[in-house]
Amino acid sequence: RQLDEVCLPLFFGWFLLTPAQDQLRSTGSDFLTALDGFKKNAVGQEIPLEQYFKGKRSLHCTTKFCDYGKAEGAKEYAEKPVSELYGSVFDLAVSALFVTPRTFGARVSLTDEQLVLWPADAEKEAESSVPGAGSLPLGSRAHITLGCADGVEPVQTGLDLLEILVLPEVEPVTDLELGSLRFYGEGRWMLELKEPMCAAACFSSFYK
Ligand code: ACK
Repeated sequence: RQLDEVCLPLFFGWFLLTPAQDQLRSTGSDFLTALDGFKKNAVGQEIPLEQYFKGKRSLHCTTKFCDYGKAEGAKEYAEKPVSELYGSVFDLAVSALFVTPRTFGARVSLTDEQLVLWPADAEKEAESSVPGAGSLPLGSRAHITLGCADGVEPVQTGLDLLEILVLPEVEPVTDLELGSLRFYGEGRWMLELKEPMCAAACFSSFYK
């Protein structure tokens, strides 16, 4: 293999700085507690949501999953503007939190400046798993995985977000302190934050 292939990371993304990680984890935990309080067995499980979702990794918003160069388009992605913006810090806007029976995540609303780092095919690539996803606006899949149910891979978080976004908009079921809560059936909930959270994050990459 060529050196540049060997050097491609597992994935590129925005890695939240420690204060932003702490703040998002804390807001996420408040949300799970509030949801448990509003609806018992919200995702169809007896145990508290905080125990149901496992997540200890550092928080990030994946832009491109490269699989060390094996993923389609990985090499092309690593060119400009990615190489130029590598190491820069951005303010990400966390606009919503969501849970499903599989995953717990935060929705990230990307600015035009941030969208230049977003792969053009990220939503289309999900079309086979989530019909309709390919027609959603660029950046719809942008998320931060906060936790997964036992045996669920984190790639599922972005797919669960898309699955909610392709559904018709519904009215909120209640207003919680953090924002309005919507229910999309089959254990899927989304809380739109009253105040989007600003999370400082460094654009970088991850190698295992
Ligand atoms: O939570 P995530 O965005 O979902 O962060 C992890 C990261 O890459 C390392 O596993 C994401 N990921 C895994 N496989 C894929 C894939 N096929 N497409 C997009 N993202 C992926 C995972």
